[in-house]
Amino acid sequence: MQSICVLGLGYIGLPTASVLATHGHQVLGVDVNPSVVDVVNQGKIHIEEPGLNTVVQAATRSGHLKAALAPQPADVFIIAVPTPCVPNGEHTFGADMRAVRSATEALCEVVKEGDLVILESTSPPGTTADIVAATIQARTGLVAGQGVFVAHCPERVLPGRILHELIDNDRVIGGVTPACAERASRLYAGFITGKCFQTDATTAEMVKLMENTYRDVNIALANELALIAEELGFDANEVITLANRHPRVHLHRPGPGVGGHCISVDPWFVHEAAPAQARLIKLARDINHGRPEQVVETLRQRMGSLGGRRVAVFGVAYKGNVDDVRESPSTDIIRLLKAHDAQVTIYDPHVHQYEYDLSGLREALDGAEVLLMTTGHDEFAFLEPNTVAERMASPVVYDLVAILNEARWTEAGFTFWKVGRRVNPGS
Ligand code: SAJ
Repeated sequence: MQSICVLGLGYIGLPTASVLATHGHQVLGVDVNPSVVDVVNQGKIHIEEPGLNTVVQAATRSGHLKAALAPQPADVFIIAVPTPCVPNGEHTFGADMRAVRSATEALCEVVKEGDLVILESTSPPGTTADIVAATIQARTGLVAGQGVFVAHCPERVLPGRILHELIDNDRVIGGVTPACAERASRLYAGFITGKCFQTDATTAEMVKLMENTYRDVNIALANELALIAEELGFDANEVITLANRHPRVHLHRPGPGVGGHCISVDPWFVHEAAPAQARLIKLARDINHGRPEQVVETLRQRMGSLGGRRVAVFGVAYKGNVDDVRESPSTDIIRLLKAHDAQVTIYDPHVHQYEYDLSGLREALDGAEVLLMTTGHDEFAFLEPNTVAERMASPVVYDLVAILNEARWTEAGFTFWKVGRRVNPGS
């Protein structure tokens, strides 16, 4: 049993703090937001995540989890604060490390010889050594690997499955020195069933960033293939399905762009660190970032014009079956459609709060001249095309996430446009 201070009670910090508490550790969760501290101290949660309510309640009732505004002395400090992506030049972005810096400074008030400090936040290469360890040394004189142990253990969990993945996933544990990695591994080995892989801190930082960069580059390749298919007249999705029959090929899927707070963000952290070298990474980001504009331009060409036209946008979450709208390409698509003076209606059964007005299903379809499928929510696959057609002014659908059964929709009289395929003459 150790005393552990978790700094940041968000999507990663709160589940981590409560799981550690239910494993018998004495945990203090720290957050700069007083209402978060209050909610957690009442055994409640301020974020949506399956199962989290039960674990937090159990952890607080047992007395093993408490929350406060400032850190207190502990054996272990885990930093799990946000590292948002912010503009750092014309068309380039980088990491905002202010929260990591201030969390590190806050723990410097109480850290002592022999303690372990872990950074879990996704961070640019060099952060653990150059910000966390360096700040501790400057403020307290404690040197990483000697007086204090400092490591990076990036979180790699998928929202919606956090409690499972927190326990089951393998962890990469990067120490500022090998002794730091060893010390941090012992903590994780006590509560995860996945394996711990020890390495140095910068490698661990890059592992996390490259996992998501790999997906971004792969999706950019799929989006480029979609453009090639639209130019040359084949179906990009069919090419991908058949190419992926090869045991060593895993092409991703084209779509309206890349959203979420990870894949559209993490590549910038690599680019920021080495802009001259990260050319493919930057190009992939530009390709995916430019997708909404391409999509709207394709729609404009196919419809002849967009001014005054009724467009129903289905799906504003950044991906299927989630309620998260952060960095969603749908938001850019809607903004661009409105800039063309299109009359946009929006429907998303998973999202309840959004910067544009949301409509009900029927209301969104009434009088629409085209239905734009922008998010792959499961329920969209079950839409009844005949009923949809009855409400629309003209039966035209543009499936950007390849979720609809084309035969059913064309049978119902729809003009069917699909991502990565040229419009057939006459349709
Ligand atoms: N997308 C495509 N084509 C595809 C796959 C995805 O256009 O073939 C789009 C999606 O529609 C979405 C975006 O990419 O807009 C990102 O979706 P995602 O499901 O690929 O990724 P995230 O951001 O929900 O979760 C990722 C995961 N990383 C990896 O799979 C390597 C998750 O495991 C990480 O925990 C998370 O990022 C994170 O925290 O970094």
